[in-house]
Amino acid sequence: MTDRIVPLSSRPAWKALQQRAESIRPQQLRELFKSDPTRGTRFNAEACGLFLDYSKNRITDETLKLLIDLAKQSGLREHTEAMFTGQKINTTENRAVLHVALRAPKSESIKVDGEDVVPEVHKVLDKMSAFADKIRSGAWLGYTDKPIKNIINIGIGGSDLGPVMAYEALRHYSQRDLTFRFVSNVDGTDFAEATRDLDPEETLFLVASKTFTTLETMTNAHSARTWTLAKLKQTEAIAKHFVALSTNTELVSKFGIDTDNMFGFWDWVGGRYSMDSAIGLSTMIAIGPNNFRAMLEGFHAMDVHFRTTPLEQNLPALLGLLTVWYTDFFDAQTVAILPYEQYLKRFPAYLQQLTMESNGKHVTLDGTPVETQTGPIYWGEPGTNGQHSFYQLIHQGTRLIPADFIGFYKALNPLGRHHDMLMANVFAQAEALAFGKTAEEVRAEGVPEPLVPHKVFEGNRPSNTLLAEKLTPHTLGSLIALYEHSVFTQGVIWSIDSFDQWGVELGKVLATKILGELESPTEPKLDHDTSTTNLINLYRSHK
Ligand code: G6Q
Repeated sequence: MTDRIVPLSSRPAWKALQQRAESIRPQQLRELFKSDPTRGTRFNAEACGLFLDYSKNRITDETLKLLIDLAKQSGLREHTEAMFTGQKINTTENRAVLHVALRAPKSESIKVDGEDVVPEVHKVLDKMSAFADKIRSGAWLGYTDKPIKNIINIGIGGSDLGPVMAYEALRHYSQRDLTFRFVSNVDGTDFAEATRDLDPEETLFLVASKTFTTLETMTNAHSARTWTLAKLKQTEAIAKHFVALSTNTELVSKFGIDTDNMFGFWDWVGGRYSMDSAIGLSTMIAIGPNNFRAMLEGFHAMDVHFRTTPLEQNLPALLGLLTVWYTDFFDAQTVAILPYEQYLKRFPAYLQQLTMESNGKHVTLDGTPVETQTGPIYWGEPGTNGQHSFYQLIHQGTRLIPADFIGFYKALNPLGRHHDMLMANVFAQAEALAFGKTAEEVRAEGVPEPLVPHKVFEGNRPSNTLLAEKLTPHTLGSLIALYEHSVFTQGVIWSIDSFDQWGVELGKVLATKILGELESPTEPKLDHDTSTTNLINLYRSHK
């Protein structure tokens, strides 16, 4: 499938990093800061309105240099060019990976199989804009001539997490007389709760599915059809209340959706990289076409930065390399994403799919087992809530958990002292994690001796701090692209395919088989292991 790749352990920078890690592990951030007064202002980088302070990482100038050498020896630049020029870098699916084309300006030309895809991208964007404007202005009428008030996106995975995250993140900019809901789970409760207080005459469903075959989405879409027709009776009503966001024209039309109301995209857009394609129609209806385009500009600015800026100042490359550093040399299992911005409450969940589906891989591109750990577990909650929950383990537990803090200079909803308090916590948490509190400092506070060990903070817990002016559509675009390209950087170092997801297939196949067994009117002949057989029998006897 792919030419044999140079094993990670044979790359000179990797060997050098292994040696350096030995001597860096015992070093304290306290000492590193003391010995270099410029560290806090030097280990910074800025791009697209995002300021990254990575000084509170367990690295030296030499580590950084070696990590950058590693990126070069792993061909990060060449792989980046291959992605941006439409080469089929998703080798196991023989596909180009061109989410960067979704935000390319009209003047650019990006070819896949000899054909420029940029004009098509803009055609769809224009069609989406016209449609979004009609919904927002009330010009689009439902079957009974009432304007649409409720928009429900039906999709799952990449066709849900991005739209939900972006709607929540940009709610401040949304048209408030429209209601947005998102149905993803095949659990009927999701659909029932999303629709229970809505009137089908005023409701529009966006069926978001790249393939238009996904079990959960198609089941929910059919339930939505039934729910709509229960009130509107006539099947012609479907055309007024359903649109499709998909690549599959044939199945969309079979479902009864007018293909004029279909917003297309292409096989070179991966599900988890699709929120800025037609899959983002709910976002565009919520915030309007101009804001959506501002978000695309934010994405594009980060794309240009990633492609052209030297690695020493390259935000996604730095973030990705630091993640590799902790994953492979410090045995870190996870990365905590800690946004201090309530509107980013779904951002950690979104990043979970982006990062874990992309880099949770056990073989390299040539099919040989990886030599090291790959994608870490991403997780998180918005600040300050997490501080009253899981931060204890980050501060005093036995695991090393690198964290990304995300904060903004300005609040979108200024309210008394709230924002200063919020941001004081960002800086305080990163400071406490890095520098901790020694036994001497604890004793100096008059703490009784038996309590001293409990009150000691070891410190030396690494973190990045990302700051921006305020959360705007443009900033959100840049922030997402930052993580997309950080994931890409990690994948290049590990020589894995960050764009396939074969690991989700087995469960799907087994579920289809088991569904038949659960619904079989006669006793099914089960050939599972004894545990699964027992569970199926229990369910059948109780349902
Ligand atoms: C993402 C994955 C996956 C996908 C969903 C939905 O990268 O491929 O999460 O987005 O399975 O797929 P459809 O959009 O085809 O319904």
